Amino acid sequence: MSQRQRVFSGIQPSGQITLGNYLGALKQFVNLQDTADAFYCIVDLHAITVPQDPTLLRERILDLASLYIAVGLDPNKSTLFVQSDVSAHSELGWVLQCIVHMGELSRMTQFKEKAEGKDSVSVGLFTYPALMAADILLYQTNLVPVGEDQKQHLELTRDIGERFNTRFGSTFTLPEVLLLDQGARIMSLDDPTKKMSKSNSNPQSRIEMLDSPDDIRKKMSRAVTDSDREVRFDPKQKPAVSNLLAIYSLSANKSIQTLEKEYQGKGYGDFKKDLAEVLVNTLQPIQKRYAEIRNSGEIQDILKRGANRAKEVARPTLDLVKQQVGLGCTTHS
Ligand code: AQP
Repeated sequence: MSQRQRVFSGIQPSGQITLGNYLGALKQFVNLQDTADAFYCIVDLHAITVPQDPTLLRERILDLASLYIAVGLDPNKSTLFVQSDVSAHSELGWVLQCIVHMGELSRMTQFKEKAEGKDSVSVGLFTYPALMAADILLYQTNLVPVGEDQKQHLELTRDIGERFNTRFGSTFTLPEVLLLDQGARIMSLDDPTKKMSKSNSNPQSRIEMLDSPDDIRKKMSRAVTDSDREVRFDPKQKPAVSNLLAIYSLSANKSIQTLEKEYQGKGYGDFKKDLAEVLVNTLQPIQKRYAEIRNSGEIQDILKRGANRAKEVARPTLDLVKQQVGLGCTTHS
């Protein structure tokens, strides 16, 4: 019998989850849970690499866990847990900080983007990819479903894992990134050169999973389009409309070609109005389930069970790492 593939991924509780997070990551999470041994984490230690309000952070952890379940993740199929509840992440994160090079971290585009224009940034923001590598390598992960923005971090994770294996002996499985053909990079509604992001200071730039129907309609009507009136997929010449077409296609399960035909000669007004309704219809059932789960009082128990399973799987890897590196004196035989 072939062993199931191990899948790991996570999302930061750093704001309201966006349609970009959903189409790029969460939908893939759900698709994989039937066939893989999937671990889906709420990466709160990553969230604190930029300042967070403590009360809000704790609420957002529970919000995100409720959303995981509302979009279709089943805690009986997938292991759902909070990163800081499994201390092995921080422990391995430190070891891997001692493996990764400053030059490698300096080349990470996410760090450059997040640090840009700031007077000071935390060391944690700089070393974030080492912790992310620990998250993944700890579970001997085969596949990591993420959006395209995380591809560079994934490549670094493989480099770190390979370096460790070469230096200390075979320890980690080297993971593959799982990217969607479409949806891997959903762009901002106000600027199609930037990815849609939950921490963008302009709320008009994104659709949030919990946006009301009115907000969705307003945001769609204000979404930027391109100069002519043609609904055509051409990311180079028409980045704004191409982004909206990708969102429409993924949300309505219709091909881009079908949509181009449907909107031939109709202009942007009808197209954006219809897209808003597609999004309202997609998000409303998720929002209904979300409200039920968030108010049920069951989330903490689900996360506790998830953390216990994650600890069991993480522990042997951490013990092996300590043994290979020569750390401690109580864990090895
Ligand atoms: N615009 C996007 N299109 C497709 N996928 C996306 N992801 C994020 N934005 C898009 C994917 O969502 C997962 C979770 O991301 P994260 O919370 O770890 O942080 P991020 O990638 O930095 O996402 P955000 O929304 O931009 O968060 P903030 O603003 O807090 O940094 C990842 O798989 C990511 O690829």
